[in-house]
Order: sequence, then structure tokens, then C-alpha cells
Amino acid sequence: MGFVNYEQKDAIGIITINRPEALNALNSQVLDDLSATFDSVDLKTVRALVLTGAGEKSFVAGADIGEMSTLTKAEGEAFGKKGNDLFRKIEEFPIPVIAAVNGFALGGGNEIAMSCDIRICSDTAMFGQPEVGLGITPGFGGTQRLARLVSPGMAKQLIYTARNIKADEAYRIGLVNAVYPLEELLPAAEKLAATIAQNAPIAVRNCKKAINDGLQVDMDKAIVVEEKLFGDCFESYDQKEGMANFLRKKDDPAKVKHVAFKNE
Ligand code: CO8
Repeated sequence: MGFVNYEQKDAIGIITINRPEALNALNSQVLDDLSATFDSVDLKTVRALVLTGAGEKSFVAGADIGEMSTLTKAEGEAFGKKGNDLFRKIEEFPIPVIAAVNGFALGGGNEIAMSCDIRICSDTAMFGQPEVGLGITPGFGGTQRLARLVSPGMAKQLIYTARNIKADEAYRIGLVNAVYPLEELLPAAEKLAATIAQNAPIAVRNCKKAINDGLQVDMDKAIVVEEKLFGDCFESYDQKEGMANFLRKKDDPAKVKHVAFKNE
């Protein structure tokens, strides 16, 4: 599809933003293509996604500055909404999405990475919210997600100064979970996705929903969110087979087997 490539490898889907000539900057077409790609993921067979950028230099170098440069107030709001709608779709996508950040993740690039469940990056990666240097605020959720992911003080420092940080600092402040040499990044992301994909898919989905929904409410309500999603699992084949397998193992270690979870 246009600016986005999609490949399924067993239970993993790999989404690659493919506009390397503009360092994978997000124009309206890229946002539309990404949205359509997420809509097309076969949720019956795919259990985890990897999101990365084409080329060796950039994950996403931000929203497209050329496209934004002539926007009116109303058009700016509409462009912000287009990005925000997509990033919410990613954040709430039923299955985990891993951002494999292979270079620049600036402005909208850092923001799309932050809408993913997990971020890992190459040692060449660079993160930042340069918007105030361009006369705008972060407009694809940066003020909100960065403050929640790192700390309000660190988010404010990064956003107010528009300073870019390298992979090691992103790791230190908890923006990414791990740093790899560039050539090892995608294999590591696929391995992580495969590890997730071998677990019970309904349980994994419910964990994502429990963490996301629970973070939006106070602890008393959050616990209820968890209880309901926990309860739901007891209607699944995966729970019955997963627990039965554990009991079989206790009974006779020779009966150990790999549980083929069924997503049902
Ligand atoms: N938008 C459009 N084109 C871009 C962008 C971008 N964000 N970033 C890079 N490009 C293009 C360049 O124009 C250049 O194109 P061309 O070859 O036609 O001149 C090509 O990509 C290669 O870029 P450079 O030659 O600049 O490559 P360098 O290696 O010299 O520099 C940098 C790499 C440092 C990443 C540099 O390109 C840069 O600073 N880019 C802009 C980074 C930036 O400021 N990003 C934030 C943008 S603002 C944003 O994302 C706001 C999000 C919220 C929007 C909400 C809207 C309401």
C-alpha cells in the first residue's frame, strides 16, 4: 500500500512506514495508509505487530513540515485529529504493537512510537519533540503521552527545550525498553513479538486492555476493570487448556507439551 508495507510472518505482522526519501515523515497520505493497514490486519491469525521505518536512518522524522507549513487554524486542528485518531487506534489496537525505532523519532515520530505498547530502538536512534522550535506544540499526543511515560518534569524539560536525546538517554529515562545495534533491532523486535505471540492471545489482549483502561481511572475502578477481564478468560479454551496442561505436568512430567493456544 502506497507509503506503508505490510508483511505477515506466522503470527506476527510487520508494518513498515515507507517514505525514506522524506525520512518517513508523516503526511496525510502516510497517516491514511497506516490507518488502512491497521484495519487490514487479520486478527484471527496475527497476535503481535512490529512498527518500523524504511531505510537505515529514520523511524519517522516527524509530521510533514511542508504540508503543515500553510495550514490554517481549522486545518491544523483537522490534521492533529487525523494523527490523533490513528495514534489512538494503535494505542487501543487489540493486540500488542512494538515500535522498532531504527533512527530519528522526532515530533510525530516520537509520538507514534509512544502510542505503541513497547518501544525498543537502535543505538543510532534519536528522540525528541522539536515542535516549540517550529512555533507549534506537539500535536499528536506528545504533551500527554510523554508526561505519562517518563515523568512530567522530564517531559516538560524535553518539550520546552526541544532538545533531541540519543538512544542511551531514552533508555535511561524509560522511554525505550532496550537498545540494540541497528542490524539486530528488527530481529530483536520480531523475537519479542514471537514470544508474545506464543502466549494465550485472549489473555494477552485482556492484559493490554486492563493496563490501558486501568491507567485512565482511580485504583478502585481499575481493579474492577481487571476483575472483569480476568473473569472473561475463564470462558476461553486457552484458560482451560493452559491450566490443564500445568496439572498434567505435575501429574507426570513426561506429559509436558507445548500448549497450542487457539485464540478462542
Ligand atoms: N517533514 C518533511 N520533510 C522532512 C522532514 C519532516 N518532518 N524531516 C526530514 N524531511 C525531508 C527533508 O526535507 C529532506 O528532503 P529533501 O531531500 O527533499 O530536501 C529529506 O527528508 C532528508 O532530510 P535532511 O536532508 O534534512 O536529512 P539530515 O540527515 O540532514 O537531517 C533531520 C535529518 C535532523 C531529522 C532533519 O531532517 C530534521 O530536522 N527534520 C525535521 C525534524 C522535525 O522537526 N520533526 C518534527 C516535525 S513537527 C511534528 O512532528 C509535529 C507533530 C504534530 C503535528 C500536529 C499537527 C497539527
